[in-house]
Amino acid sequence: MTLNATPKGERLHIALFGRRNAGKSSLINALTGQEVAIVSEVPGTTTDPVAKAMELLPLGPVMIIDTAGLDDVGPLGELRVQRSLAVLSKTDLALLVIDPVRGIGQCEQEVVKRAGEIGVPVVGVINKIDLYPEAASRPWQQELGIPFVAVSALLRWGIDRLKMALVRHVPKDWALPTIVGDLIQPGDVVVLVIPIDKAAPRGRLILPQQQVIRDVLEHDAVAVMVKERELKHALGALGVKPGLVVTDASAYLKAAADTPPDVPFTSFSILFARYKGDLLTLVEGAKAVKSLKPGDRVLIAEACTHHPIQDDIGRVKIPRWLRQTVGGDLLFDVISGSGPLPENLADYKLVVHCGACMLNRREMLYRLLQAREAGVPIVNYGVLMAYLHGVLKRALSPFPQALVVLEERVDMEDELALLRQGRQK
Ligand SMILES: Nc1nc2c(ncn2[C@@H]2O[C@H](COP(=O)(O)OP(=O)(O)OP(=O)(O)O)[C@@H](O)[C@H]2O)c(=O)[nH]1
Ligand SMILES: [Mg+2]
Repeated sequence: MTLNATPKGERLHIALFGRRNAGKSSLINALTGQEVAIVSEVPGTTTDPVAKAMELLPLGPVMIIDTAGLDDVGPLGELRVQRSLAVLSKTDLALLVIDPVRGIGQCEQEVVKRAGEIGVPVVGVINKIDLYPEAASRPWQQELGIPFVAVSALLRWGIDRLKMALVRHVPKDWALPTIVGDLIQPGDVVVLVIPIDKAAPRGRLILPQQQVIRDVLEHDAVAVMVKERELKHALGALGVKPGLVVTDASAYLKAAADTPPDVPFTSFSILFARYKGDLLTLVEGAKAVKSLKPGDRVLIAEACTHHPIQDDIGRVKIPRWLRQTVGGDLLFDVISGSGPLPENLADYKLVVHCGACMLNRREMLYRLLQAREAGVPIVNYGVLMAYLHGVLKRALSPFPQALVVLEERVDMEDELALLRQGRQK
């Protein structure tokens, strides 16, 4: 099963409400970057709730529900309004789209009231800001008591800020439905490579390892755990081809070498890059290492405030590997703790984030969007380590979309190299 096959009930349901012609359908197209909803200047174009399953970056698999205008009239119109409002009961996050000329009225108050009664968060969207730029500074928030973002669905302006607001207001407990469940079949053997070295805590497994084991069991598969030294032996002794091998990032090289090429292979940190954030953005971030130059500033962002150990991954190993790769010195700043990334983000050429086991998906996505707004590539420890060790392509084998992102780079760089060669001749 791929991400696109995420069961309907497990997707984040985002529904758009508003009066006719407010631009609900246009906004769906702007959010997804595709022409998925029919738009026209005739009020009442959308007549029934239309649900579409899609991948909305960086949120992941979502169900977007377009609805008919809330100011429709006549017996049929009233029926449509009731149908639109009924969508609220299956909504995780509501967008209330407002045409600034028509402003806030009974329809808008009704949506906010009903959503409030059943605990659905609502984000207000002031649309058509290209026509009425002055509307952006009106105190909408005070009028309706919900957060507001001003956009132009037509010009696709303000859409990233709207996505940040979505991430901020998704329900706190929202997470992707599964860590590995969509990558395996019931009965599959999943081999987990867990080094027991001095970085491993005494007497227990760390949280991401526990969570993967739990997810494998929940999906009726078989979890087998080995240290990196025993992997080869375990694979030989199994008698069946494993459905997946998952390694700790510190054993990338050995585990990749000992896993047959036809066995899907990845790491705990890549699984969590997807579960806790957006794998594609982080793979994109790994590409930026190639453009780093001596003297560039790199931000190391850790979510927890652990006591750094002697050979600390974020403070010692990654800076060392990056300096070696760049062939010169780099300036590193380290921040730790949760909350937004620092305001001077644009000063950095790369953000290297920890695995985020102490952050929830919402917090991590918010940070990814912050980096995107500042135009700074962002990668995490595990994806970066795979890249620096030359095993990222192998470790992305279960994720075709991420492979495309990685390969794009290779293709483009090959072409650029050819161009340069051509010029030199
Ligand atoms: N100038 C401008 N026009 C917009 C914007 N967004 C939508 N429109 C226009 O407004 C009209 C209505 O847009 P729709 O997206 O169909 O609106 P809707 O809310 O889905 O309307 P119904 O389906 O009828 O309820 C179309 O002519 C759009 O091109 C915008 O940001 N700026
Ligand atoms: Mg519509």
